Amino acid sequence: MAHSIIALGSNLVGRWGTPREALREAVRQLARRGVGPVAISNAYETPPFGPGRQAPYVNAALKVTTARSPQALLMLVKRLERLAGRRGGRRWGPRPLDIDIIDHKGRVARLQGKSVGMRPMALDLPHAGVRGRAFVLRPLRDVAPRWRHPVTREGVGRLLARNRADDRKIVPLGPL
Ligand code: A4P
Ligand code: MG
Repeated sequence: MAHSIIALGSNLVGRWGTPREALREAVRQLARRGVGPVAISNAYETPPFGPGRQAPYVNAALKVTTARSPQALLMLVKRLERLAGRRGGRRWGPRPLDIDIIDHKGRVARLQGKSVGMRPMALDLPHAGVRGRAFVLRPLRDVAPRWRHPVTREGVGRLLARNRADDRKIVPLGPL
């Protein structure tokens, strides 16, 4: 089965504990629901990207297998974000858990998904931000060093090199 890539991030203590604990719990919750990790990246402390003053994030990435459709996967990750204590909040704002579907089996699509309460939600594959986000690319390289962007075909190493200034500010924390 082709793999999917999931990015995890957190910079607030929530119901699942510290950012690192929340990421670990997210991995367990996903596995329990049939989204099994084939590889789990190291954890990284990354400078916040976004508005205002925010605490540093802990980021990680997973390579997973899943039989779920992208829409079903989005609904699941949105549900887990809420279980972890996330409540709305602004775009790029602080949160106890963020789960993004970075790549779903190499698919390129703009889909209409649904969130908690069946609220309609855009679902872009691959995730629109990946090419410019060192905090996604660095853990992604751990789990899928040969990964290529499904549209541009750029490799993860080359994309990281292009975001070198941000990559240098990332602090490895060891295994998640
Ligand atoms: N959406 C579209 N495509 C996808 C997809 N492939 N996976 C839509 C997940 N969601 C997708 O998401 C906003 C909308 O994106 C959703 O309604 C969904 O329909 P969100 O999680 O509510 O908002 P967001 O996370 O603030 O936006 P986005 O675009 O996912 O950005 P990021 O990159 O996740 O920004 N700094 C550091 N250092 N580390 C971080 O992890 N994360 C963010 C969040 C900001 N700064 C950060 C980090
Ligand atoms: Mg997100």
